[in-house]
Amino acid sequence: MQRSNGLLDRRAFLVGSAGLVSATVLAGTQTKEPWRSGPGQPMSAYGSPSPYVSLKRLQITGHPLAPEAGASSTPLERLNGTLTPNSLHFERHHSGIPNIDPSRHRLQIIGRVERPQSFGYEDLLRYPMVSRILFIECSGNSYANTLPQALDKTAGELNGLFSCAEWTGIPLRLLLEEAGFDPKSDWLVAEGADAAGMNRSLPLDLALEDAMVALFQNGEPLRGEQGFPMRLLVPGCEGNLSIKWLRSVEVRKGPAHTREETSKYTDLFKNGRADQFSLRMDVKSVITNPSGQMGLPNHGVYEVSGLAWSGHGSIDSVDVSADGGSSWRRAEIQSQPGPYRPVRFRIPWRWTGQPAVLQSRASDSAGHQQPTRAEALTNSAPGLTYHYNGIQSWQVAQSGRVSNVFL
Ligand SMILES: Nc1nc2c(c(=O)[nH]1)N[C@H]1C(S)=C(S)[C@@H](COP(=O)(O)O)O[C@H]1N2
Ligand SMILES: [Mo]
Repeated sequence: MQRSNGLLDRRAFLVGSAGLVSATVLAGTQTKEPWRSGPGQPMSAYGSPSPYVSLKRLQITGHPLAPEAGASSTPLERLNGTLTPNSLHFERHHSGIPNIDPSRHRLQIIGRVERPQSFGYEDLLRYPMVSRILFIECSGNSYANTLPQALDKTAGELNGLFSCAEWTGIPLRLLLEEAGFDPKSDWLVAEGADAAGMNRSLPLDLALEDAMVALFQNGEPLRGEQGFPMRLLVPGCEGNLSIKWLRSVEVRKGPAHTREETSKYTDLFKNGRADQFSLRMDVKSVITNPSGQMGLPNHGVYEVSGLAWSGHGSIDSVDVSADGGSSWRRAEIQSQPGPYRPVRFRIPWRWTGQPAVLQSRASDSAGHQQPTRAEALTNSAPGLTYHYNGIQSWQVAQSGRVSNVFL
């Protein structure tokens, strides 16, 4: 136990849990709480959280000249499990949320096709669909951790341009086949119906293998923020490829080198070279509990838990350290793993009151292991880092205060 710095076997929690968390001994006489003495609220048409629960998207940043262009993050530290409620899915829009009337919206399949197509929303609802639990992560996620100084922020503020939902939609392959795409083509360009007309190129192979036109998010029609009435979803790839408010897909030869893939979303290296079309998101994990700005109330056993995901496949394992990476212990993956599907990991930890640094390190089915911060930054040019996936470190001070730290 010394070597693992307080990280315990899962069974230790289950077998020896008596008294680990202080529970009030049942009193002899209990007064009747007010909610037990009469009927409660009636039904409602659309539910909302308990009045005792206040959940908010974080870091809502707009541009001073265009407040509708910006981002908001998911409060990862306030959630558990793996799914993000629709109201808290992170948002990133370049020119606000278009107010699209689905009866007037069309999705066109054009370019190198035998039969150009134009689908209405109602048409698409009749196609066979698939449902998949997938993450979306902005390639700028965790950017703050590439800066020279560690910012004292929460897990969601630092890493919450990441969310997960069960997406339901039509495999893009089906629509491309209906249009009779020219098999000698090798790229697509997808474009959105927002004022930005955001467009991105994606390799045809990738689209045929996995992409979908999503219509539902956690069971309900897409939220406006997420692309209502339809969005492209390219599993495992940077969020930017998943064009929202999708209005056209052009089949072509070669990429289009759009603004998004030239001025932005390229990875610049120290040697002056840049990677374009680095589409997949790398293996990553974040401890969400305990995490930045929390306070541990007393010494004792805590469940360390968090999220892990990879754009190269599924999560194989997650190790946790309580001593800044000197020793590691395997955490339990306590949810169903799958390709591009985040997992929830958990491990009990006894905090003795000494300063500690909590870290998690994920490995994926493609054999990649999450790098340390230093390793992740070795080759990238300062100030221009997309796809940052370095290990997140949380320092626990003697006072119990948890904060972001760079080792
Ligand atoms: N049409 C359109 N699609 C878009 C964007 C946009 O501004 N316009 N933003 C992209 C970016 S940068 C990301 S990270 C994801 C975010 O998806 P979300 O807002 O549903 O979380 O959408 C992508 N698709
Ligand atoms: Mo993004």
